[in-house]
Amino acid sequence: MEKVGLALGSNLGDRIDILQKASKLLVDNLESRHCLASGVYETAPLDCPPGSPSFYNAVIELETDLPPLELLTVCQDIEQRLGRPLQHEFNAPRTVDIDILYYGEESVTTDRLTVPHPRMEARAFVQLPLSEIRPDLAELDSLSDIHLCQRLEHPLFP
Ligand code: A4P
Ligand code: MG
Repeated sequence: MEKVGLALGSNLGDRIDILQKASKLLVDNLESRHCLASGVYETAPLDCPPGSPSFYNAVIELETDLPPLELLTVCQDIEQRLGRPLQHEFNAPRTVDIDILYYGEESVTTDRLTVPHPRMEARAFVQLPLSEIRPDLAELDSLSDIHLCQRLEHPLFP
């Protein structure tokens, strides 16, 4: 079993409902008995097309014995079930994006998957929720967009 960190983001549709459904589907599909869930943050879009709606972002840590590429397939299947088309424009609004932040302490570099996630470090919308559940892995110093993230009252698991 490996502990895996997953970043969830939604900026299309009923964002909280979608993040809650994605979280439950992940726990169920991975049959994970371990679950750490951050709070949900509303965050300003970063590097997105002009006029993009704000995101809801959260991070969860689960346990799985699926190998990394199979875990990615599970994440992508759930994205599609929740209305994200398979083909999409770069950083276009999405019902849900599920990114693998870390897979135990393993490094993975393939065409389909890079772990640890190469863009997780500098992003407040990842680091802030991550700091709630794995402060040992989060780096909050020198984040320029931290003031663009607002913690909401909604729980990820109602
Ligand atoms: N891929 C490679 N490594 C990974 C990984 N560790 N986890 C590949 C998940 N996927 C990984 O991703 C494109 C391809 O990356 C996949 O086919 C997979 O094989 P995608 O989810 O289909 O497309 P995307 O979301 O447009 O790209 P990506 O790479 O997830 O984008 P980013 O860089 O993560 O940025 N602003 C705010 N406030 N909140 C956000 O959540 N997200 C993005 C997406 C930009 N701005 C944002 C947010
Ligand atoms: Mg993604």
